[in-house]
Amino acid sequence: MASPSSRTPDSLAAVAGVAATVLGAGLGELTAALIAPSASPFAVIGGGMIDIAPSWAKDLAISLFGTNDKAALLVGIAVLLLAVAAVAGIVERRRPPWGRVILAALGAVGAVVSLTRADADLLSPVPSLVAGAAAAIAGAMLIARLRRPAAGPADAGLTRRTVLVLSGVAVVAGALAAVGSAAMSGGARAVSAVRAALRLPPPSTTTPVPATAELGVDGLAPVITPSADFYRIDTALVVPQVDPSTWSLRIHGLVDQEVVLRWDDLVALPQREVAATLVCVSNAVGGELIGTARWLGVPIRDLLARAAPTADADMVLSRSIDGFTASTPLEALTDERDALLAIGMNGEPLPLAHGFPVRMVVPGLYGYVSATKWVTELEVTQYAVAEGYWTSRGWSARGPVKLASRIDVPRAGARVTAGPTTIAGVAWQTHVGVSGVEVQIDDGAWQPATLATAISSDTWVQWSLSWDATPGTHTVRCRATSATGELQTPNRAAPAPDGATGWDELTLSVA
Ligand SMILES: Nc1nc2c(c(=O)[nH]1)N[C@H]1C(S)=C(S)[C@@H](COP(=O)(O)O)O[C@H]1N2
Ligand SMILES: [Mo]
Repeated sequence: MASPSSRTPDSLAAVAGVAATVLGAGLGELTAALIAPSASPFAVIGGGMIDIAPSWAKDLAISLFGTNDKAALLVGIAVLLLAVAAVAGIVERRRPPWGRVILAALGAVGAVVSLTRADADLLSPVPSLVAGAAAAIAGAMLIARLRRPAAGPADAGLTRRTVLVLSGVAVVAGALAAVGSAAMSGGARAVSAVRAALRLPPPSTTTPVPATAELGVDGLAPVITPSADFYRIDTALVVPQVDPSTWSLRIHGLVDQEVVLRWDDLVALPQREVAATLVCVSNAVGGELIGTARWLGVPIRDLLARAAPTADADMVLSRSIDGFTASTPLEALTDERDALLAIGMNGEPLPLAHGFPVRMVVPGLYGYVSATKWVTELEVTQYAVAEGYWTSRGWSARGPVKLASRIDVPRAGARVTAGPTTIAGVAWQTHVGVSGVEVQIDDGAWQPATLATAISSDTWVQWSLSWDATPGTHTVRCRATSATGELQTPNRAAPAPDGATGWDELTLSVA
C-alpha cells in the first residue's frame, strides 16, 4: 500500500492534473446549465465528434453499443480527457507552463467546436472557456506546490499530502458542480411538464388495428411497439427541448408561397391516426432498430399544397432544430401515402426523445431520409442542389425500405425441447407490404408460415409456424415475399450505404 509520501512526484502530478480537470469540467457544465444549456462542453465535443464521424464509425458504434451508443461516446470522451489531463499534470511539473497550456487548449478546442453547432450563439464558447481556464489555473496551483524544493523528507511528505487533499477537494467540488448542473437543467423539466399537461386533439380518422394483427406469441415483437420500448436513433447527444408555444415550421425554397405554421395552427387541423413502421437504415439483418407506432398528425401533402412547390422541385430537405437534415423525395410527401407531420405517438404527445413536439413519419422510407424529429423547416429543393445529413457522410440520397424478415422466437440461445415448437417473427417492406413468409429448417423445403392480419402495407406483419422439433442442432431461416411478388434476397449486404439485405438465420440446439 503506497502512502502519500511514497508516491512519485510524477504520479502525484498526474493526480493533480486529473483533479484540476474534473474541477474544470464540473464548472464548465455548471456554467452551461446557467447561461447556455445547449453548450455543455461534453455535449458540444460529443456532438462535434458525431458529426465528423464517418458512416462506418456510426455503424460500428451502433453494432457494438446499440442504442447505448451515446452513453458509450460520453464515457469514451471522459476516459480520453482524463488520460490527457494526467499527462498534462506530469508535463506541468516537468516543463511548466506547458501542462496548463494543454488544459487551457482543451477548453479552447471545446469553445471553437461550440461555435460550429447548429444552435450556436455568442454565449456558446463560454462554458468551454471557463472549463479550460479553471482546469489550467487549478492545475498550475496544485502542481506549483510539488515543484517547491522540500526542506527535508518530512516537508516533502507534507507537501504531497497537501496536494492529495487539495486534489480530493477539487474532485469533490467538480462533482458537486456537475451534479448541480444536472439538477439545474430546468429546460428539460419545463418542457416535460408542458408535454405532460398537453391534450392532443382527437383523430378525425383512424386506421384500426385489427385484433388478428397480434398473434399473441410469447417473445414475439408486439405489433404495436410500446413507446418506452421504441428504438431511438439520432445525432442529438442532449435531447432538444422544444416548447410547442415557441415552435414553428417554415416551408420555403422552391415554392410559390412561403408558409409558416405554428403549434396552434397545426393542432387546429384535422388529425389522422395511422399505424406505421419506422426502421433505421442501420438495422442489421435480425436487428432491433425497428418499431411500429400509432402516429397522430397532419398529412404533409396538405401543407406542401399550400406552399405550392414549383415544377422543378424534386426533394424536400427537412431540418431539425439541432441542424440534422433529411432529404425526402417530394413525391413521397405528395402522393397518396400517409406521410405525416406527427404530434402524437401511441395516443400521447411524442416523447421528447422521439421528436416532441413535431416530427415527420413517411411510410416506405428509412428514418434517415424521412423521419426528422424536432422538425422546424421544410426546404423544397432539388437533389442536384442539396443533400441531407447522412448523404454527405456517404449514405444514399434516397432510402426506400428494403424487404426484410426477422425471427423473434425462439430467441437465439434459448433452450428448446423436442416436440411441437413455435417459430415466429415479423416481416416488412413498408408501404409495399408483405404477401408471404417462408421458413426453412436445415436444408429442408421452404414451408409457408401463417401471416397475421397486416394493419396496412405501411406496417410490419407478424408470422408464425409450428414445427415438430427433433433433437440435435438445427438452422432456421426465414424469407419474405413482398406484395408485389419480390422474393427477399439471400445476398448479405451491410447497412451502408442504403440498408442491409440477407436472410435472418438462427442456430438452435434441441434437447
Ligand atoms: N432531428 C433528428 N431527427 C432524426 C434523426 C436525427 O439524428 N436527428 N435520425 C433519424 C434516423 S436515422 C432514424 S432511424 C429515426 C429514428 O427515430 P426514433 O428515434 O424515433 O426511432 O429518426 C430520424 N430523425
Ligand atoms: Mo436511422
